[in-house]
Amino acid sequence: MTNLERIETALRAYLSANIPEPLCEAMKYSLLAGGKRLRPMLCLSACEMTGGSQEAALPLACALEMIHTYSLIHDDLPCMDNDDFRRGRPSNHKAFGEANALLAGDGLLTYAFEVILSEGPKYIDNAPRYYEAAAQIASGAGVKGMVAGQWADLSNENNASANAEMLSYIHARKTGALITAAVLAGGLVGHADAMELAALRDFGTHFGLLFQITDDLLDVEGNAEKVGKTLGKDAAHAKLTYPGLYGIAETKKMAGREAQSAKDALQCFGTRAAWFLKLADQTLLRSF
Ligand code: GRG
Repeated sequence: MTNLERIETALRAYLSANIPEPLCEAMKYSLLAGGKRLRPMLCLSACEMTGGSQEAALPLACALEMIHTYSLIHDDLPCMDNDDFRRGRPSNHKAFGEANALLAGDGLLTYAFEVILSEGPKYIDNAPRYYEAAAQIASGAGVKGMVAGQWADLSNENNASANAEMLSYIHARKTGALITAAVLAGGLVGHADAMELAALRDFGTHFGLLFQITDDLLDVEGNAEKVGKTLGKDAAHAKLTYPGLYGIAETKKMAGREAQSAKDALQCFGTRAAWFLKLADQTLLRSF
């Protein structure tokens, strides 16, 4: 089985648990709608690269995707980005109504930590590192990470004096923090030593920025059908973005530099980093 197949199978299995049907349907609608599975793939691949067992990383990987999906459902709500289209289909609140979408998001967020904690005792031989990985995920998702980034993003819409420093703050947290947590969690349940964990963190920081910069570029230049969401929204919401602040040509140069820095960060892994190096190159060229 490939890592992607492992993730898809495990996500389906977790959602076949005893969850009340109408709520479960709303959770499945978004979770099983075929995202790129970037964060769980980063987690499993970091675990693999550092010689860990895929088994221990899989619940963490699935939890990351649940958290990411919750954030997309909530981000699309009318009180946030008010988007009707996600992962190539009507967004969750368009299909199930706002209250159900809110609860489906809450359900995915809470279930992520239920999965982590209930699977944890199986990895008791490595308990401190498993729980450190869980803490990294909580921190990346929460008020020091993604939630803080989303808050700052929404607070700075239409803020004409917002600057590059604020843009870095937003992107590092809204997108970068969960991506960094994903690679760190993989390395922690793998056998990464302190130097390798630092390298993974460095990769996460640069790759997260690269991913967000290319997301900003897709919002300006992408094909909505391929990307699977409404485009042109950043400008419509007067959001602080890289193309908005630096222009498209300079933004593309910045993306190239971030891709190179992300790859450089993993030098200590040699050829074991091949999957990550390819991912950085593909992300630079991505069209979805
Ligand atoms: C609601 C707390 C809270 C946070 C929302 C994720 C997010 C924060 C907002 C979504 C808007 C956005 C453009 C975020 C930055 C880039 C990003 C995370 C894009 C979506 O992730 P992908 O491309 O999506 O990995 P798929 O569908 O492939 O999983």
